[in-house]
Amino acid sequence: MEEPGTVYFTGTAGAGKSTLVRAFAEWMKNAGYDATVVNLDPGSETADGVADVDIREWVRLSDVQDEYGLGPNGAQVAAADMIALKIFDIKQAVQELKSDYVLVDTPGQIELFAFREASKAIVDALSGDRSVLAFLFDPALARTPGGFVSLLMLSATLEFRFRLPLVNVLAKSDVLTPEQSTEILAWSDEPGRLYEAVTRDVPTPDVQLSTELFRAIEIMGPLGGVLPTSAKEGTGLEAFYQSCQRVFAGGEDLEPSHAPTDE
Ligand SMILES: Nc1nc2c(ncn2[C@@H]2O[C@H](COP(=O)(O)OP(=O)(O)O)[C@@H](O)[C@H]2O)c(=O)[nH]1
Ligand SMILES: [Mg+2]
Repeated sequence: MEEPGTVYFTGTAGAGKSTLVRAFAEWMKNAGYDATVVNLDPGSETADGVADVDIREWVRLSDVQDEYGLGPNGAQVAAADMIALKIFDIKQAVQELKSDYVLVDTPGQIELFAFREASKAIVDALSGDRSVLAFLFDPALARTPGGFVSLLMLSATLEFRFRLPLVNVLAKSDVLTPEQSTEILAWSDEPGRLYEAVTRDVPTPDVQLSTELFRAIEIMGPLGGVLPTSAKEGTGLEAFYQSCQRVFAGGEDLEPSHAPTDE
């Protein structure tokens, strides 16, 4: 059997990861694709009835808090490391379901996923050759040029960290006006437009910083576009599926766009 295609949903807290996983799983089911949903968020309150394989079966945030007398932040960090010890149980549970696709919801706070060694181990263990990171842009941030640049940097950080191909997604696009959406898409398609937007505002130190970051982004290479989706309205899901498919099929996105090849 061919290896499943694995999609990791990443993004800042509240960007819409869990909601998009749910909507995308539903879309896949209706389209006749067979997908396993994995919840890697030990503090999730929304994975019930959605996740086929749920980390909370092994590690639950509230239990970690009680058992070790930790506050919510300490418990998050402890739980993130405990998850890594259960990774082979998770992997086995996923493999037993023999699905064509695996959709992985990641912890609410991105730093727990992006910056803990444990997450790197988890992703390395779960990922086959057909894996992709979906990075969700929260429109609350993405709609300002500075916020958009910051999200691009974060997206690039994930790509560097996990060495997997990455698809940038504009989540909750339904909350944006058509004009805002068009502008954001223009920034992602044409770096020149982004530069213009970043430098248009009054030159405060913030703009100076954004401008410098922009130069770094320009040097890193093509942005690859940001795909608008709305879990609420069910839009952009087919296009997102096709983007993932292109990566799995070994298209132009197979190598991380900003990183040199391994050899
Ligand atoms: N309008 C709108 N709201 C959304 C959408 N997706 C998620 N949300 C809301 O955004 C908030 C955070 O979503 P959640 O999926 O929990 O974010 P996560 O922390 O990234 O997993 C919730 O209140 C959701 O109802 C969407 O497509 N449209
Ligand atoms: Mg979530």
